[in-house]
Amino acid sequence: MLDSAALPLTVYGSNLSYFTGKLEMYLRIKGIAYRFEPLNMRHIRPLVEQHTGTSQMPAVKLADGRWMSDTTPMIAWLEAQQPQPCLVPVDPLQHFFCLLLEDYADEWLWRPAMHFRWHSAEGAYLQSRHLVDELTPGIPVPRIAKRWLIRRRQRGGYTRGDGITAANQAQVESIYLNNLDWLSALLTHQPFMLGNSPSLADIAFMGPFFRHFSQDPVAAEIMKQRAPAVWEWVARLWNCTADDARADWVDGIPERWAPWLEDIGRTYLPYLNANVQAIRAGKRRFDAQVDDVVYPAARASRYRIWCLEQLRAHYEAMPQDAQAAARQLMQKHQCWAPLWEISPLDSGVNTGVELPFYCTDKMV
Ligand SMILES: N[C@@H](CCC(=O)N[C@@H](CS)C(=O)NCC(=O)O)C(=O)O
Repeated sequence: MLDSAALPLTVYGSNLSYFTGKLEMYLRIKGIAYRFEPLNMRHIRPLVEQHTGTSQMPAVKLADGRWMSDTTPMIAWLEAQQPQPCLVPVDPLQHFFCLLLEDYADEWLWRPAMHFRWHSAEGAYLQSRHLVDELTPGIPVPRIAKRWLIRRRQRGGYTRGDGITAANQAQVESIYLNNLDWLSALLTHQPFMLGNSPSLADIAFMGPFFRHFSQDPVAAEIMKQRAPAVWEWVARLWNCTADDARADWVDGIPERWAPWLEDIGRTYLPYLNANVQAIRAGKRRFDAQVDDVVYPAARASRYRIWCLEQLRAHYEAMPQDAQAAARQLMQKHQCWAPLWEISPLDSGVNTGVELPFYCTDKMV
């Protein structure tokens, strides 16, 4: 059990934030007591960065005074402290593939999520107003100027500024549409990603699907019309409690995960490898190619080299029979070769720190 001196947690973030939503979904289903606190922008540097090493949300303060950052190591740590009810599979094969999906949902669905929120005037005006009211009280700048600054920052950092152009917009949107179709197909057979109860695989998708796609006007309307089962799944997860976390899962990896594994092999892992090459060449931006579509001057990320390192480290830590089974499945879906294409890796990220209590890098 989590030490009672650590509880309740205070989760500093935004109720529009991708990763705050992912963490809250985990804490609610897990039954870990927490209090949500909007992260006032004035506190990001003096409070969050000082205590966690990075200026990102969510930042979590434990009642004993410790701070944590980065949802992936936070969930791993919390699960290790309090294994029941179980959301992260103990079976090494299922655990590994949940982590692979988590990485894909965290890093690869980020671009379409940013696009649907910030590209459309409808989304950008609505959510910039929300963020200004939620996160900037006390900052003495006119509200209209703050809203404009937020839109400019997000578009400059995460849509136009991350290589999204009129020429590749259709591909960005197709990532979302494909995910809706794959989820709809899976959800006709089972209520959750891994079977009859929620797991890390569902939680992982709640970054993009909970606080972005089901909440941003354009993406949410598409979801309601094209994939009502996905709309229902997101709400069902938010309504789950610890009693629903029964670890009632299929054996092995569901066959209906195949489209994600193929997408990871064809697009996400090659992109991660190109990102490694860019960082090694000292670039802060690079032309990222996905299939035959180019994202000019997309942002390079040291953090994402670490993501690849982590996946490999998890694979290497598995028992041999699980390694063999994972390798076979990855080979079937063309994920194996790109996972190992560049060796060795040398992100330099999060070395010499105790995760999740201190992190050295954020995503971009
Ligand atoms: N890998 C981190 C990512 C956290 C993250 O990128 N959070 C976003 C908000 S959803 C953020 O704070 N971005 C900082 C920025 O835009 O400067 C996690 O899992 O917590």
